[in-house]
Amino acid sequence: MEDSLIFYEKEGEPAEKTYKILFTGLDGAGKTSIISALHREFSKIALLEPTRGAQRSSFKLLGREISEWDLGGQKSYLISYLKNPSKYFDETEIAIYVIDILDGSRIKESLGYLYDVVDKFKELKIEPQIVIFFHKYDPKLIQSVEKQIKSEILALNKEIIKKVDYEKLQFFRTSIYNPYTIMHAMSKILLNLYPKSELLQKTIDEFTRKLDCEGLIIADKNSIILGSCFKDDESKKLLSSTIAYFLTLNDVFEDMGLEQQEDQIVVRKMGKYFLFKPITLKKTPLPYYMLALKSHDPLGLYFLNKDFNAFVNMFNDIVKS
Ligand SMILES: Nc1nc2c(ncn2[C@@H]2O[C@H](COP(=O)(O)OP(=O)(O)O)[C@@H](O)[C@H]2O)c(=O)[nH]1
Ligand SMILES: [Mg+2]
Repeated sequence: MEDSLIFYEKEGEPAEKTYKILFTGLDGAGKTSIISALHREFSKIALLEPTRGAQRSSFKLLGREISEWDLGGQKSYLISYLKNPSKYFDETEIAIYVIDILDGSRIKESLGYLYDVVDKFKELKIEPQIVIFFHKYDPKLIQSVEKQIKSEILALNKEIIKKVDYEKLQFFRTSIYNPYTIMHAMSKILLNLYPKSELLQKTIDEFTRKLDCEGLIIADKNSIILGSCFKDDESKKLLSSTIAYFLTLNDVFEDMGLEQQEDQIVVRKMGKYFLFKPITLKKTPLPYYMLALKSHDPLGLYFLNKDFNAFVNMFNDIVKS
């Protein structure tokens, strides 16, 4: 997978230094599925082979190597990696620990491994960001047992914070059945490392108002959300539930060779317009994408507006500066 420009490493940095994003947790927690969801290879999720045991390097995202590493099963795994920890942990910038919240019988085991991993970081005197995914937080499930599952997660969350005395700790609830949860989590994590993200967000807020949109999301090809602005919960729901599918539809058009620079995808639903459009910056290899929601719009002609061009220019300046 190609990088998006804003994450290109600065010139002069040693090229061989690859930062790692480590996905870890018990086998069956959902690591491979999450990585595939980022690829937008949803159709393949059902066919996944189990990747038990060995660490497997999966793909590169934004100049970072993503690898997956199963814990659990036999203690022998634990022994082998704890004996040679630097092999697994060196250059780890972010460690994502995936907990399957649907498998109550293994939660204890999972927490045990989490604490081992954190101890190891401390011992090695490295301080990657540690991110906990409370995974399999499925939309259907939330509908049926929302209160119970929320309080269980909250209790887990508290327990982890109490036990893991670690500053760079973050929590997300994710599900492959709501791809936005994964996009959102990965974006938050990666944008933490991107100094210009705040300025970008401010620009997006301003532009959303100027264009009189109900909401707006800017994403890149890797499903990373660079910024978003929503007028209310409804617009947030409408845009966040659909962005992954607009990107996928765009992939399909691209694969058929139908994607053209000036094109946009317009969907009218409930009297509102969803407008999806690539944003091509000067000298950037890959476009970014905008998904906007408007309550009235002359057939997407809005994007020909000078405000839109002004935004593209500003966006361009921020990314290039
Ligand atoms: N309900 C539900 N099942 C999931 C989710 N993510 C993964 N799974 C399932 O969990 C199983 C294990 O997933 P896998 O990605 O192979 O786990 P890994 O061993 O951690 O790589 C598979 O059957 C997946 O389909 C999710 O968000 N919700
Ligand atoms: Mg796996």
